Amino acid sequence: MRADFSAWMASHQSGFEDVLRNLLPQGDIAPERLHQAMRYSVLDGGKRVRPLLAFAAGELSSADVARVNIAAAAVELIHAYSLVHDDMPCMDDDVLRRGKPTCHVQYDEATALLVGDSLQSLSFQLLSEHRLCDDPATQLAMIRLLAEASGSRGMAGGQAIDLMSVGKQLTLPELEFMHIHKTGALIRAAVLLGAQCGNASADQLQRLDRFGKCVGLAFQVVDDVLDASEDTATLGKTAGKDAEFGKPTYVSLLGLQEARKMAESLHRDALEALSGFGPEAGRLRELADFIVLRKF
Ligand code: GRG
Repeated sequence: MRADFSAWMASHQSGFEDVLRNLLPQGDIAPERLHQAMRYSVLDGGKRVRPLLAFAAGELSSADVARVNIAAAAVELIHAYSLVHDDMPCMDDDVLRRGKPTCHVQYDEATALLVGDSLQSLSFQLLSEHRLCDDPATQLAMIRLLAEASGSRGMAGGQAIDLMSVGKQLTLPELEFMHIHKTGALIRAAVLLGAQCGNASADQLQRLDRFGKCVGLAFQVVDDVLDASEDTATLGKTAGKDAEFGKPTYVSLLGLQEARKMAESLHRDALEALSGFGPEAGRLRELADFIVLRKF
């Protein structure tokens, strides 16, 4: 990883932490416990990959950073809600997330449910109360994009398929369908929302869409590889759960080596989708590298 990219990433991660701190309800505002649990679940953790993709796409389209901050926060709040709900006993039943006890362990199940609900509502509240771009019709389309990406035709739908697939053998196309929805949809939305805060043309958005799809799927393939090859301390979440619970993954279907090759192939496809752009897409290229080469 180039030093310049590490510095860019660190500065955005730290600036974005302040953005989230300010946007989330303070912990001393009633209902205090719910607000504290929301802050616990969102702050001080996570790689912030989706916000970073939004920032990089925003740079490409010369977007106002203050606007991208809101779009990035909306996506990250949806992501955080999905992790809180995913960790609950009715889903993955996990005790560790981002190196900390999961929300329902630290607080309780009912609170975790409400944290997820409230983060999701806050996400759409932000998108509707802040100006994201000059054209109101584009802003409405952006809100719709995130709604679709996170709902039953996107992330929640992918999660439903995931839950139904435990103990089953899926075909490669079925596995791809599940992951494109569960993980890929929100990553794709992050790229497009960041770009739409600026002046991306329809043609540019189409190429970014392709990039988002490839990098979103690559992210999940790498996640499957890491779950099978890294330890709990490195990941900050319980390692080896996919195999333990008989979950179909790229590793269970293809084996570790072929899954790694697939991630590399998706990485190439993602970079290819950016080939018509110049240096303005540099951060997106570096993020694609980071997503595929990461170790956590
Ligand atoms: C509950 C509606 C609902 C959806 C849950 C995202 C998800 C769907 C479940 C999370 C479980 C999981 C391990 C998904 C695979 C990929 C993924 C989203 C990993 C976590 O994302 P990272 O690595 O996490 O970006 P950090 O902590 O860095 O933000």
